[in-house]
Amino acid sequence: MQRVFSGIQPSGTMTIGNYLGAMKNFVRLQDEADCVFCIVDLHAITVPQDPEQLKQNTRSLAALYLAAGINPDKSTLFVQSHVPGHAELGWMLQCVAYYGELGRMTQFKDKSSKKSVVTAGLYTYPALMAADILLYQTDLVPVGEDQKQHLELTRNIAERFNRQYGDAFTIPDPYIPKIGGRIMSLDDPAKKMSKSDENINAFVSMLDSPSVIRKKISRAVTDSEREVRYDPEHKSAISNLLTIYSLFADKSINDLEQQYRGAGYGPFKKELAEVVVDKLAPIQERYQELLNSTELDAILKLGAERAREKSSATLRDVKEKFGFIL
Ligand code: ATP
Ligand code: LTN
Repeated sequence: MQRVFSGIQPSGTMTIGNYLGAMKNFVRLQDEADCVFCIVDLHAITVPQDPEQLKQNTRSLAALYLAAGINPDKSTLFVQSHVPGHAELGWMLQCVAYYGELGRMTQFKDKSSKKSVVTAGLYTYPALMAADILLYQTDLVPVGEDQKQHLELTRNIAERFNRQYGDAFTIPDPYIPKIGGRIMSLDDPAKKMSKSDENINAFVSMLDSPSVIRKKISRAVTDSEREVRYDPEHKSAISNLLTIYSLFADKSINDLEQQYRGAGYGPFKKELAEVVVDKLAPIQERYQELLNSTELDAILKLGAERAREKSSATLRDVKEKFGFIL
């Protein structure tokens, strides 16, 4: 059975970009693979976090994973900081990764350029991500398009370690959806939708109320034409909305183009908002039940135990290969 690993940061409320680009695939993969899913709180603190808010975001993300369909009987769901092996291997892989290659990561360049204070952790972030993945002998990593470069780096780090110290790691492959791998901002179709965007109208969060969803979609940037046509190069905003519509409604983009031929953007946006509202409603309902239950904490505790078990042999092997006294 293949091993799948992925993580999401508790850095805000999950957006429909995170859902369509990553989590929808997590849910699908748990029926065919041995899946390990993580709430990567150690990654979240690479930028300042309010402690109370981080705690809330972590529980909220756990509840969202479950509400979106992650079944704790099939998958291992846990919080990164509950399994010390991540920080341990993360450090060791900082000593395998090169300074230069970390500096070439576009996510670092992008995030650091917007900040007045840049932590060392933001720079070494990809070595921790490599540790997350490599600890579990992962075959497949379902992620959005933006993580492709980090996955390449993970593969390079793993190959380098295996060559220098002897085989310890499986070389993982990225698993990126062809459609939905990069959902764009509603406010600026040249930017990816991001849960930490300071403009809340740039994203639809998984927990937005129906009225907020309707408002955000009706305000979404379009273009000066009125034709609902998929053309990412020339009509990036409409193409993004078509992608979201297609994935939530399970209809092909072609069918949607036919459906809205000559209709203009108004009805298209209105009906798209209803599709999103309808799809999120059952997830939001289940989310509320879970958030107020003790079930959630028990699931995370069990998940951490299982994750420790699944990762302990690899961690030990790597320490031995480095020459640490065990
Ligand atoms: P942040 O804004 O804090 O950087 P983020 O919204 O980019 O967060 P992450 O927690 O970093 O989200 O990513 C979780 C998963 O969602 C990753 O697999 C990532 O590739 C995917 N993802 C993030 N944004 C998008 C997007 N706009 N479209 C598709 N997938 C996305
Ligand atoms: N870097 C990712 C989050 C992340 C991750 C991982 C994804 C941390 N560790 C391991 C997949 C596998 C991000 O910023 N989206």
